[in-house]
Amino acid sequence: MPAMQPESRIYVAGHRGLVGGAILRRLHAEGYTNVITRGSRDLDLRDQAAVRAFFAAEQPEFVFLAAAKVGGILANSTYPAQFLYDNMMIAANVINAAHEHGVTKLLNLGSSCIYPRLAPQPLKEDYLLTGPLEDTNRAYAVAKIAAIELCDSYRTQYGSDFISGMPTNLYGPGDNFDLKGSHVLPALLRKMVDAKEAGAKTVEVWGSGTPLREFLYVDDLADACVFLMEQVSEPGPINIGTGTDLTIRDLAHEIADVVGFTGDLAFDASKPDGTPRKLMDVSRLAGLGWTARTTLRDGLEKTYAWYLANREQALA
Ligand code: GFB
Repeated sequence: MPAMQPESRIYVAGHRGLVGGAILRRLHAEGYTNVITRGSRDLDLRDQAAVRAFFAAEQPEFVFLAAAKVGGILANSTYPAQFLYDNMMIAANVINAAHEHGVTKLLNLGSSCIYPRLAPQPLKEDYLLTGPLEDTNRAYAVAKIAAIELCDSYRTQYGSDFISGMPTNLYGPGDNFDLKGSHVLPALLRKMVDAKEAGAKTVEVWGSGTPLREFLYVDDLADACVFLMEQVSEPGPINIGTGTDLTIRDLAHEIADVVGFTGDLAFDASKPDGTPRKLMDVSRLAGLGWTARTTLRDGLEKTYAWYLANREQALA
């Protein structure tokens, strides 16, 4: 299993996103000098001919597939056709082109929402496809499950070294802070900063506040992605998380404490709660020698500092 060398041709698909941006920062920090990227305006990964032409021209040896159409619970439940089509096409085109052009190794990134809504907790990789999915993000989950199956099928049929990492909910520098399309953590952080600055007394929290969520700082995920690319060559999803979760209510109080918002929380029951819980069993990755390092408090403080220093970019 050839490892990445400093001069290896490494393609990071989705480098402008939360995950791709963290992977790019990590690769540059580790001295990889031949990292290839393309913005979605220059390369539409849903266009098979364009993806084939790109792989033929650039001949990447390693691929981090972090490009995806992503969003929070409201975006997923509002635009299921786009979430399913875009993510299916992106994965099919990149994984197939990686095979056609003899890519040495590809890491496909999915999400914890691939597991059944009411699977036992914590979620083990073996629970995949053992029960119905959560309605609010079923389209996205099916696309991500298909991508795992595609990687494993290329391994079975052609011996391709294509692996799949399943991160839990992610946050950190470069996140999406748009209040409609974003995930809960950046949304609440932005709402509380705005409320504090406006002297508002209340911040709206969607749903009941009772669902539990696990949050992994995105730079830890990037560290795990490089670790997987170097250390793991097995089929099937590999969970990447912290192994601990908290209620949305407790998350909101933690964010208020970091931001210094002292007002009240108003829970809007008209908004969906989504999956009651999706805590990852991270023992497989721990057994291979990797565990997350950043505590939620440290990650919140780093994300808050980044948001204040990069608000224009964060809200662009
Ligand atoms: O982060 P989130 O949008 O996605 O919602 P999921 C998590 C929980 O936070 C839900 C609540 O119970 C929301 O109702 N919440 C409270 C909020 N206030 C807010 C808010 O202001 N904004 C948002 N967005 N949520 C996603 C999937 O599910 O998990 C994605 O939709 C992906 O596809 C991601 O898989 C990892 O955690 O419910």
